[in-house]
Amino acid sequence: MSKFIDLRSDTVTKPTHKMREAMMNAVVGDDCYGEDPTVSALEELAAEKLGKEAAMYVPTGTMGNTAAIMTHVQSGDIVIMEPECHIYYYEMGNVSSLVGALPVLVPGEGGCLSPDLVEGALQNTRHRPRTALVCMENTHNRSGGRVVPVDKMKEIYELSHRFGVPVHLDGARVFNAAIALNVDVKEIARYTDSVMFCLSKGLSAPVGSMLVGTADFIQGARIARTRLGGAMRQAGIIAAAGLVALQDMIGRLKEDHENARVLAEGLAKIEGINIDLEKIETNMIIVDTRSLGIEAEEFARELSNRNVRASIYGLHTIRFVTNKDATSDDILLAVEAVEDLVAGLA
Ligand code: TLP
Repeated sequence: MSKFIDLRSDTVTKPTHKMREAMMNAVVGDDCYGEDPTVSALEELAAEKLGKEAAMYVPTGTMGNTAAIMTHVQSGDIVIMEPECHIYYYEMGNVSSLVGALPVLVPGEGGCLSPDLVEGALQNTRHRPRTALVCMENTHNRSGGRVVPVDKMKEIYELSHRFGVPVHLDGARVFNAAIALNVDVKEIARYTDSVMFCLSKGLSAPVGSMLVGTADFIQGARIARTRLGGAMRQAGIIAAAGLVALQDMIGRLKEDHENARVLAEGLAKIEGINIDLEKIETNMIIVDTRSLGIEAEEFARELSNRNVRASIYGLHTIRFVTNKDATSDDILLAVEAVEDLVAGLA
């Protein structure tokens, strides 16, 4: 059987040979006693890269976001976020069910929260619950990997701080954002109080995400992680791959962005597919299948029959995500597969 070109997500990436070697040779200990040197090294490196005081290793991005919210917020508090953000859209209602907080949704544009609307939401009166956190996402997944510029991050951060409210960033793909913006990731992290970022997406580690912030915040977050069942023992085995991801794999994200551009340009040439190329900023492309007269499910199935996989993102939306395991030749083959699929619809 020929190999699938898997463009469903960058989460599908397999660990590199160097990661597997690092895992095999990892020096480990019980991290719940703070005795796993590999986990500690990863946490130190993550904090240093993001320009924050401390970091904590977590199994998943979802747990990192939930632990962050749990640490910033108390039950009954308001958390401001945008309705398409991963925390609200995909994380199984954790903000309400696990933290007991109230998400207040503020519409955004291309992943950017609108300062006017956030300011409106921040205006507390004595009769409303306390607003305890503003959440942002960069890059923004459901808008197709759009980047929130640093000045927008700064605006929301300064506004929130004027109201005494901290900002958490879901930065699952914050290194993609930094590369697209051509800034050091610290410039983005600077306008946040905490950041979660993933090692397991374009950076290709098999497992793991990091939560970074002040030393005090991370101390609190360790309690939240235990509550969530995420305190691990000889986690250095997996953290070793995370270290390789942070040391070696950031620069390669540029290739994913280049491949996304080639893919978007190829798809945009196909009759019936409309893509705004200016909105392709990182490694994602969202295609609307309505103009092809089919639903996303059929599109994905037909594409899969042609050995290419993409994600169903809505009734009429398909997402392609370029990643390490799809080469530039694979991208050309993926364009051909979509051409063939569309020709078959005519
Ligand atoms: N996103 C996954 C799916 O859940 C949609 C993907 O394929 O893109 N924040 C953002 C912005 C994310 O995109 C994701 C994963 C997470 C958090 C959660 O990370 P994990 O899967 O490690 O819990």
